[in-house]
Amino acid sequence: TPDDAVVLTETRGHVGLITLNRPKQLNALNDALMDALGAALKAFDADPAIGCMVVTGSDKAFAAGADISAMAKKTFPASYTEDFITRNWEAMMQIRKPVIAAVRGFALGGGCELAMMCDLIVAADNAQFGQPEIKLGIIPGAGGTQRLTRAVGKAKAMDLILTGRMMDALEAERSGLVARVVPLQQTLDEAVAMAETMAGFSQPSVLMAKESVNRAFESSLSEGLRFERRLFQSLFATADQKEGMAAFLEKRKPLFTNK
Ligand code: CO8
Repeated sequence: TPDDAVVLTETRGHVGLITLNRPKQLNALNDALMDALGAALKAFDADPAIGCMVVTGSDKAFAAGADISAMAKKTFPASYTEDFITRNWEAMMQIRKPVIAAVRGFALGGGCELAMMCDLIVAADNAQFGQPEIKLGIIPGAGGTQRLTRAVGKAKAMDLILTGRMMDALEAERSGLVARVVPLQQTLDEAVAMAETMAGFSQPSVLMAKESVNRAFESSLSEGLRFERRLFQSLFATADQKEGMAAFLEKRKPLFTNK
């Protein structure tokens, strides 16, 4: 991708790395950026050489939210007609391989929502999360009231969404929003290493594990358990299950073929 593209892509081993690249605007999310992000995720998802994706920003900002200058004059009819903001955000939901958000600096508004749409968040020690929409006379519109509440519970979600304050990396980890906190300079490497670990396993099992965890947010416990059990049983139809267990018993490394 050219250096001035709003989204940069590269591969590191079996990991697809996507860097949001509007650093002067703190990676404010406009349509061009969200379209490019969706396209990059879809391309990596379809690429058999890639097992996992990492989405990141700059040291200063993962993303400081929706682009306020692009939103300032928006009207209700336009917003409703184009179904703002589903247009280019739905793509995220269709991705089947794991997506890790490596969050450095600000993840605010739509930026926090974007991080929460990823499968897990690795945060730098300088990360700041928040849903400051209330300060602009609006509310979160890309899942903030729903995903933040599921992640951190009602008390903290209400606190953050109604005051617009920021939460630092340690509070975010304590609250269950982020999986790991890492020193700033190591954040991206740690996220890529984590992604490479996931990419090294049998792909059907990785996709099913992700699908099954996500199912927990869409179903009752008994339906979720049934869903998990069916997927679990189906994996005994794969060659990789035979290989993984044989390798363990023979005290060697498994050679997965995604079959
Ligand atoms: N939109 C547009 N431009 C932005 C945004 C933004 N969200 N955030 C920062 N910028 C720009 C600034 O205007 C500034 O531009 P310039 O240099 O031309 O003046 C540049 O980025 C650098 O920013 P600051 O000078 O403000 O940097 P500071 O370090 O002083 O402050 C902050 C950093 C605290 C992050 C501050 O920039 C800030 O508060 N930004 C706005 C955060 C915010 O309110 N985000 C929520 C936006 S609303 C939203 O996301 C709704 C979601 C709806 C669904 C998603 C749809 C896509």
